[in-house]
Amino acid sequence: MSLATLKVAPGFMPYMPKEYQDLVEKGPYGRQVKVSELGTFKEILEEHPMCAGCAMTLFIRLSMIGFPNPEHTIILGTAGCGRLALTQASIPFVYGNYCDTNAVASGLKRGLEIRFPNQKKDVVVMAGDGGLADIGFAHVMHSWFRKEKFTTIMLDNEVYGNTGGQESGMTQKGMVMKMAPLGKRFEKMDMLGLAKTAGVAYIARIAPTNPNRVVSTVRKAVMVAREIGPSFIQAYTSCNIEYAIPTPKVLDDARQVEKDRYGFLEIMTDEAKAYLEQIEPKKGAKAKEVAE
Ligand SMILES: Cc1ncc(C[n+]2csc(CCOP(=O)(O)OP(=O)(O)O)c2C)c(N)n1
Ligand code: SF4
Repeated sequence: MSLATLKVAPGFMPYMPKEYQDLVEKGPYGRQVKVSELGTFKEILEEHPMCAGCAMTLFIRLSMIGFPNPEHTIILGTAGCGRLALTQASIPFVYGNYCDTNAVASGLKRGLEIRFPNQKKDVVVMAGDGGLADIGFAHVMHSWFRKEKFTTIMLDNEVYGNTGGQESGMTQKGMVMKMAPLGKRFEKMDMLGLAKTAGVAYIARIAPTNPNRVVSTVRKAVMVAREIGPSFIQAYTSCNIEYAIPTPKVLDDARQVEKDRYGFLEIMTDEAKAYLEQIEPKKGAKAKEVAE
């Protein structure tokens, strides 16, 4: 959605809701907003019906600040908690069936390249660990092997949150969930390793403890997908309901989990690294591959 699409005829503007006027006049379109500017511009996502304190919402909100060109971005989502917020944002949202997000995103991205040869359109899949690592696993892997040029962001709350607490492939071994009373019997899936094997150009693991880092990571992932090849972010976005994390402790939990087992990690191909250094010399130089 470009700003031109968002604007109404000047005569109508005074009759539009204040929220809408603010979005047109003070939205983040056509410029790169920063975390430090939060509160001074109209965000793409403000109201949503997700649980109070849900870290997933925080991550989504920051991701939208990171999108390099929100007016030319389309989000692909599906059933799961994240879509409750994603559908409230001022960014076109395509609701894929539960599992086919990456197949739909592949077709959409290819179609957009044909339809808009002179305007880059960014396609971003944002869905839960159940939607991407379990039921949508095959589509995710094939989009990666085929080098489809879009970003996949896994909102990894390590559970099926929206349906009340079933274990997912991304749940840790041994976890007992409301609807998995025997405890998880196998290890958390290594989606980062699988992404690397499939040749994903930029891969990151992140927890939402550092807003600037979330923003820059999302930006890098989208830019790499735009020019080089698929990108993948695995984001720890705790479910405070299913994991019984008191709302005021949500960020403490994220910091602890980050320290214990979810440290920031970037893996990228040489081509992606060279490209990032070219577009953001200082930041690109800092971005190093942390793990094999
Ligand atoms: C094909 C299909 N199977 C199952 C469902 C039911 N369903 C809706 S949301 C959901 C779980 C969502 O878990 P996850 O993807 O991890 O996202 P979260 O809600 O945890 O953010 C399931 C199983 C569905 N909508 N479609
Ligand atoms: S159920 Fe969990 S993941 Fe879903 S909105 Fe609530 S806290 Fe967030």
